[in-house]
Amino acid sequence: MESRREMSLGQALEEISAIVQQIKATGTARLGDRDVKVGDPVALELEVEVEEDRGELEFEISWPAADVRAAPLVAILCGSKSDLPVIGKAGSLLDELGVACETRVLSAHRTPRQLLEYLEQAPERGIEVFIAAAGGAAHLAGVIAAHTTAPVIGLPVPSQHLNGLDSLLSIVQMPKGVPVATVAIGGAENAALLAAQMLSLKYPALRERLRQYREEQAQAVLGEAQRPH
Ligand code: RP5
Repeated sequence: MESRREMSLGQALEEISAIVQQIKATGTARLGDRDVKVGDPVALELEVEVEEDRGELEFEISWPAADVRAAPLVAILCGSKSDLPVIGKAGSLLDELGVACETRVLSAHRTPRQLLEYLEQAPERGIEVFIAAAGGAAHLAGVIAAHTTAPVIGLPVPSQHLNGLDSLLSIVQMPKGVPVATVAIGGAENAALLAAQMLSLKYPALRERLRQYREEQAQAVLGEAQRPH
């Protein structure tokens, strides 16, 4: 869409500000061929050219890097491919909330070197919160927490022999000084919500989405209760 009208610079800035307010209120903007939520990370590179041509002020703002940099804020790590069905629910809920995340299978025991390499690169890649899911002798969350000061959420995976009690105790009983925020056995949704709540301290749009999520949850419960049994 192109629009060209003559106005003062002050009016032009007010129009730009109104457009920005509208994007904030609706929660999404169209960038290229994608709808982007206001909480999504983007790479912003502004080029501003101002020149005066025969009394007419040319004010041109272009957005050359308007493509979304789907930089994940949350890393969901799990110790084995067999954990993927459990952590899938965390990824889906983060997607629903508009929080970019990535999933990796990396084991504290079976791939220790690759895990450390990943953790070393995570800060520069923009990872702000870790969710670590593992079962049995579940040391993944603890090892991650030992190597970062970013928040680590431990997700105990139900195990074959002890139904996840082993996973829960391995994750929750961290030594003083290296905390892991542990959710319930199989509590993938709460792991995702907790990660989103941590990020919402920094991303206000996410706060609003979490408020809506709680509201919809309450409505669903009330609707359920009123249905005849
Ligand atoms: C842990 O051992 C994994 O997190 C998984 O929950 C458990 C069993 O792994 P597999 O034997 O299924 O690969 O490291």
